[in-house]
Amino acid sequence: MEPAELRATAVDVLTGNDVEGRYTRPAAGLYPHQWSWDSAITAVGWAYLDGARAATELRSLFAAQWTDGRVPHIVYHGRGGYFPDAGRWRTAEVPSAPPVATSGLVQPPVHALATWRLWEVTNGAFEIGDLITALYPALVRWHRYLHERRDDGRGGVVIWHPWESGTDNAPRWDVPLAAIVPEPRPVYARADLPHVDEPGQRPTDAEYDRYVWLLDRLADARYDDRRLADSHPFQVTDVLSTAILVVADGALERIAEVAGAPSPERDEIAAWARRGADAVSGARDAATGLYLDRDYVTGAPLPSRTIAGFAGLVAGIEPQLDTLLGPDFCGALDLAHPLPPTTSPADPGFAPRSYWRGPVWPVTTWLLWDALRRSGEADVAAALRDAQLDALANAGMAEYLDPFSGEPLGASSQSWTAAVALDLLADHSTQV
Ligand code: 9WN
Repeated sequence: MEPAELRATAVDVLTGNDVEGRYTRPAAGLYPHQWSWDSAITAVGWAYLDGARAATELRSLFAAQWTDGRVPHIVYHGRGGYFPDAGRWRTAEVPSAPPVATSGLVQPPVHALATWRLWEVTNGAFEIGDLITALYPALVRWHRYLHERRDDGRGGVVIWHPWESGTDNAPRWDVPLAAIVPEPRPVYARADLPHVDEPGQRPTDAEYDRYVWLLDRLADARYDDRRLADSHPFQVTDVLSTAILVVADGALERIAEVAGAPSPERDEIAAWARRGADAVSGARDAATGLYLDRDYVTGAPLPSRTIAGFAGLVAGIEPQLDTLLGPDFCGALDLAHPLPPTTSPADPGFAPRSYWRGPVWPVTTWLLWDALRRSGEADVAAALRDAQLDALANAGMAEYLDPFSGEPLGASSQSWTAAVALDLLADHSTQV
């Protein structure tokens, strides 16, 4: 596929997944509602087509923000078509939840980063200036929620559920999930499997039992973070979310300037970013050069080798080039393209076709590409960009790809894949 055709395909996917100009579902069938980090990244794609539409994407997501500041991981538009359905979360019983139906979890805080990218892509156009002014206080409340309610005591972001990491069944969570006994076994029916070609591309039933059991415990606790900190059985410092929050805090500082925020608030944001960066620095594993999650319940670092290990690169602490380009990631044997698999083939939990356990996810390549550019590593960033565009030219706008064959896996028309394709293509066209 030539760049023009690839762009046209990406545009078709975004417009095909657009719902009434209000929000973008991640994929028809598999994900029919609005997801938090998908929406933010998808807005970056919309920015290339229609700045006002990009702004609407973020506004519609933040319209469902809870009064405690959290941005829910799913905003339900209509109630059905997905499991867990809206009612499973029991948010109507929670005082800080909004009147619309949402989940009670969060996802990685890419929103300020995406908002700033909108500003850059649209060259600070009028409507984006308005968006920034309108969204800034909501973004501050969101970051404050994470820094105050989810801080592990060292500046790291604690998550209550693997879905909060966005990398749901990555081997990152195998150890803490194995300690959970989902009794009594929750009663539910999965809705995801008919939407993929083979069940192995999705998490297992054993993983789903734990996801649903944890969800039910969170709903029992009314998502009260203080209560959860005392007793919830899954509490992990997520090093990638921590790193994303560091760079998002940086973006929020720039947004604060555009919005004309008072300087004490700007100082507060800068202090958040420093504290988060210290937390990421402290998570470095000298043996592998990767940054590790930590089980907050046992205190133990979680040694899996996954894309989250590049938290140092994402947070702007060190480029991690040897590890990224070495034999455990982009330089692994027999890869279809020199792109980082989400889990290293050297990790015992690696499975090339299973969700976050090995496939290449265009969205994580995009995160690393963006971080490399910010770190001044233009050549490596360009190589990653070109490899990802080649891979998409063969596979289309798939949710994820088999790292060895390059075959498309999961949903075939995924919104954020299309969005990152547009962002990568725009960079490509300015370079060639
Ligand atoms: C659960 C929508 C979401 C992404 C996540 C991805 C997947 C949901 C699921 O799809 O998660 O939230 O049903 O598997 O893991 O990152 O936001 O694309």
